[in-house]
Amino acid sequence: MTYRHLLLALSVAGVLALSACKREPSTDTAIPKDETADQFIERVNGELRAMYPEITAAQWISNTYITDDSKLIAAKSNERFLTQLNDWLEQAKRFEGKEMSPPTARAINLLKIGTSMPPPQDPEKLAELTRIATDMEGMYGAGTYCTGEGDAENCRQLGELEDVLRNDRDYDDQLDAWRGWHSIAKPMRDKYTRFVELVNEGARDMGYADAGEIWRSGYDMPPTQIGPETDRLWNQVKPLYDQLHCYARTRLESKYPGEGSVDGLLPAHLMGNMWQQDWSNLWDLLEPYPNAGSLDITGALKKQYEADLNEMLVKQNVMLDTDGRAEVVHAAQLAMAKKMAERAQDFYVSLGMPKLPASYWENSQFIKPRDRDVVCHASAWDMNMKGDVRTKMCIKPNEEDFTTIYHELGHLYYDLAYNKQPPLFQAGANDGFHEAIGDTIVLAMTPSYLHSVGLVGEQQQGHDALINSQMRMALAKVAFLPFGLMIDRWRWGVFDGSIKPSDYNTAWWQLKAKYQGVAPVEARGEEFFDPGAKYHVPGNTPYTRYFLAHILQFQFYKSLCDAAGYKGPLNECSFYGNKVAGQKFWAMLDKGASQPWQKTMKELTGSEKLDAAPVLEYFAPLQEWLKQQNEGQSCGWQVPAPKPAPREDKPAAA
Ligand code: X8Z
Ligand code: ZN
Repeated sequence: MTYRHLLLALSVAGVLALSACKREPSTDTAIPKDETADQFIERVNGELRAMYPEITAAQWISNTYITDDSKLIAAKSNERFLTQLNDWLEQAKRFEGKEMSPPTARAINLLKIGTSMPPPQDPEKLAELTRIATDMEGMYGAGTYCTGEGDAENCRQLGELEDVLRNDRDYDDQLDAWRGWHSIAKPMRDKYTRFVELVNEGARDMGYADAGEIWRSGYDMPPTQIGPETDRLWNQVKPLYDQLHCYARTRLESKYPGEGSVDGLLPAHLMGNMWQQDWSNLWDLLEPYPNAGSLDITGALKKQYEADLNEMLVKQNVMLDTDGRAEVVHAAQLAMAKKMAERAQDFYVSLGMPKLPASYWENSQFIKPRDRDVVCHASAWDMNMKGDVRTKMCIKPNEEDFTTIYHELGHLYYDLAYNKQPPLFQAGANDGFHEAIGDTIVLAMTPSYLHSVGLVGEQQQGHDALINSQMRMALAKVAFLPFGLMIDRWRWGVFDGSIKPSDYNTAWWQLKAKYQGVAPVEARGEEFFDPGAKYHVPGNTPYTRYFLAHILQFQFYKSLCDAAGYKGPLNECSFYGNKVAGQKFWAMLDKGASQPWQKTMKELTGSEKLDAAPVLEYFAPLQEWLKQQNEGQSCGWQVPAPKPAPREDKPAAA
């Protein structure tokens, strides 16, 4: 959580702590009289730096120890921070239209657009907003689905329900897990509706049309352009997605005869992932050439874990009671999670980046604690802008969590690199950059790299092995693209009022159908609030960043491969161990948000433009193969017409 993280994502990200002394009403007495804009920004940076550790600490506690008390403290600290933000924004008005240095103008703009949760000026509404935000995130973190009664009651949280989708191919078990998780979001609907009213009021107070406009303003281009820009990128990659969709559908139809698709769309509960954003878990159904060598990373990680656990159990050398065994299991899980994180760190270190500080290993949350609710959704935290960096995850030994650690460490190395910038510039060049760093490393986790670290066996060469390895990446990266787009298409519509509360769920599934070609197998009317079952909605984290990151990471990857002097086909490049690539990467990271992202991008890639050409270059062999596989199929899908909203027959209020 860097400043913008905090501001922006307030709940996920840290928060800026406000010390009590700053909370005095802005009587302007503390503001130097003839302050220039440059001096103002210097002061804001100082105040921000001073208040930041307290806010992140409150957020950290409420994320890793969800109770009413921790939520209260987090909401209060947010309230103080957002009040301070309102004060700064008020003070900044003095400089409108005045001469100032370009970095100061940039910093003032960053201050304005820095929050994804624009606070209303009315203090009561602001306090209400922070309470709702903290509550929603807490509800997500503590979400539990219970079946049965009395002694037979069985309660499961997200991690266990995800395991069902990951491993269990039984149609009904998957449906039950999917439905169960979505049931936890129903009670968020009213809170979310109010949340939208409040942030929109905050946005209007700041001179924007609605909260979505603020979200779209962070890209060094007019906010009206980011929609068309992302449409342009999506149109570049859509043919590839369509082919992958068609292939997956055929395989699902043969696995679940008569139930493998819904009018040509993919059934939401059968994609191996709660939100259908990553299809890697369907490897058993979708592997192109089962005899072309194994890429079973999950299997390898599990095996390592089980071997370590056995060794630890044997070492105890006593008959353990249930509690004793649980202790050992917990210790083995923690040791395995740390091993996975060390492996990820090793990649960054191989590029010449520093080791993470000792405090990282002491303070991070690696696995799910047994005694309390936490927000398991992975996140990376900069606690104090000077080295106290942490990750918060509930790591299990599987491929998805393994690559997520590499993703999270990308955030931390970005934080560490730009810590020397003034706080307002301690952010990604844009938010997509922040999300793309670790993912760029993930692209370099080729089969040869995985072999070199002992996670897969000796790899076969040749066409079949290549297609397998491409499929592995595509199930994570290509499947994600339309999901990366649809979430904010929904939220932009919610914020600008074109999607009304009475249509929240219908509109959600319309967009899922349009972009992803995914559908629920049963009606999901307005009695549900399915968007709330995806972390970033109750957590209020903008999502366009991930779509951009999934394009950008291929551009970064290609440039780093070039920097490393690599000459072969793009998809076989790993720059592991290459210090020249590492230096180039670091040079980009340490700029933070100090200049427009286009400039930062040009320094790394030679181009100022977002471009999906490297995605297509990377996946060219797979796309060709998919075309052949899909020959004779009628690919594509029709978006079902929305059902008309039920008429409101309530009599008008007297
Ligand atoms: O939320 C995340 C990261 C933390 S920034 C784990 N991601 C998105 C998601 O899980 O929905 C990474 C990819 C997309
Ligand atoms: Zn991330």
